[in-house]
Amino acid sequence: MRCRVIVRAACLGAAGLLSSQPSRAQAEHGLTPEYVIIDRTDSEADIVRKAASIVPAPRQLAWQRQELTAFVHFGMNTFTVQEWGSGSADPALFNPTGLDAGQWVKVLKDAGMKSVILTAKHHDGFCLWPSKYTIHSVRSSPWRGGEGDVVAEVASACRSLGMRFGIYLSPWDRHESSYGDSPRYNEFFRNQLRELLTGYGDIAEVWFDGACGEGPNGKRQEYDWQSYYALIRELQPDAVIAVMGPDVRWVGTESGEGRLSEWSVIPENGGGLDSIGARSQRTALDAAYTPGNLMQEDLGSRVKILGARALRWYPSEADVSIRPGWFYRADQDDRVKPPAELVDLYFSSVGRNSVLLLNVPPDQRGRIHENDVKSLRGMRTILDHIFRTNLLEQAQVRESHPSNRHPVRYAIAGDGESFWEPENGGDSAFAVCSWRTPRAFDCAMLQEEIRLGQHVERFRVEQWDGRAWAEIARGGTIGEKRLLRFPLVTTRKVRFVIEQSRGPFEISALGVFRMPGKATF
Ligand code: FUL
Repeated sequence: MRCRVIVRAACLGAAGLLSSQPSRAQAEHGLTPEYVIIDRTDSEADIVRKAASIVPAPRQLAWQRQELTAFVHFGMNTFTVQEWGSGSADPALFNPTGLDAGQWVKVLKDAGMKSVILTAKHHDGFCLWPSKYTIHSVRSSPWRGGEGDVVAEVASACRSLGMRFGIYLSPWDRHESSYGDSPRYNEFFRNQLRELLTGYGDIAEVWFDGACGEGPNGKRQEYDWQSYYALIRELQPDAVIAVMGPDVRWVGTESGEGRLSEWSVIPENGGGLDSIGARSQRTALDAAYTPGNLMQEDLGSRVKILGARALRWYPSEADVSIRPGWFYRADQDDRVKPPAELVDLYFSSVGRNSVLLLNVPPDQRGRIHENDVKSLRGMRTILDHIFRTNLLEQAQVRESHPSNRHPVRYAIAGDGESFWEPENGGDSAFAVCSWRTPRAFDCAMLQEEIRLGQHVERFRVEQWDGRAWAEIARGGTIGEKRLLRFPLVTTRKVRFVIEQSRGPFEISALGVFRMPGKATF
């Protein structure tokens, strides 16, 4: 790829820049933070124990618990109707007729999003804030007489509605003349970053894109990632850095799907940022990029960790757009993903230990289009309906290794802090939930207390068919959340079996639910 990087992620963890101090709770549990080095002399058991000891940094934990983040692609491309701008568009074209950031944030919040990431600058280099370092910005546009600041309006709407706010700042900049003159551009980029990190309140996430379409004769920029990260850590220590960054991993497609076994503890990849960049979008397409299916790739199984030099907490974020493209265009108004498809995306991302980063692009008015609003509302209604009643709350529970300190009932009617952990500290166990009269369900949920790490490697869910246990679903990892759908079963008993784990495991939630019939919506 042309956009070469000069640091390797492997160095970052060891340098300590990636790691944060363990929280008091982690320290009390004797836990290490989110990075460990594997020694040559480590046995398999040592490596597995080390993997199990890795926990998320507090900023990663807060990020993961959001589940849903909104991506907002808005900028010059909205007006030139392009996915990738060349950087030469006239700022006069940027002129939303009724920009209402309050409407965006309200719609996104109502859909269940906890955070909004705005494209402060996309590849065309046009800045949605009046940056001091370029004239290619809202300041040169007719919008609000050149006095406007989209970043400020969105940040303020987020603050008023209790949403977190993040920024997307494209490293690849097709307008800026210093791009390709590496030290000068790095300085320019840090200056822009500093403006965004100091002028708009708390920043929850900084999203660096790996995309770069410079051809063989294009400009070659060596990004000083280390210095960008250091600036973010200094100015916004609670912000996670995604996906060309150390805290949040790009899942590997832009289809909104996580792997069936999605580990948050993975080997430090020798390829580091190079390999992320190499897989990122490299040509301008009218519709959003759909890379090859990387989902078969195993990132964190035992086979993988046994061959690793270091392991770290690097959780997955699954990005996808509600429309075929990342930016709004009127000719895609009838191609907005319907509610049921958004619900499927929730299951294939949040339900597979990932955060769903769902892009909802405002239109040329500067409003989220009615069709997108309708789909988001529909999605929320269906999700609320599915998860309103956990049928296990009406069940009697029994466990294979009864525990006084962490009984399985804590995972059913828990307070969000307690969990099920078998007393013997073993790596397998089961819990049986039974009702007086049969219940019908077609969805199961399992969650791990990832504050203490990710441990479960294999599990299954069974129903009592009157004579014997029959398997209805099985899975590999659980992580923050695992959702499974299956044909409707009607039974008096369900059994959750943890078959294999990296040492003791902690299950913070168990549930079974009934999906709404199509007719209901
Ligand atoms: C890609 C970019 O090239 C797209 O335009 C979009 O911003 C997507 C989220 O990332 O790499």
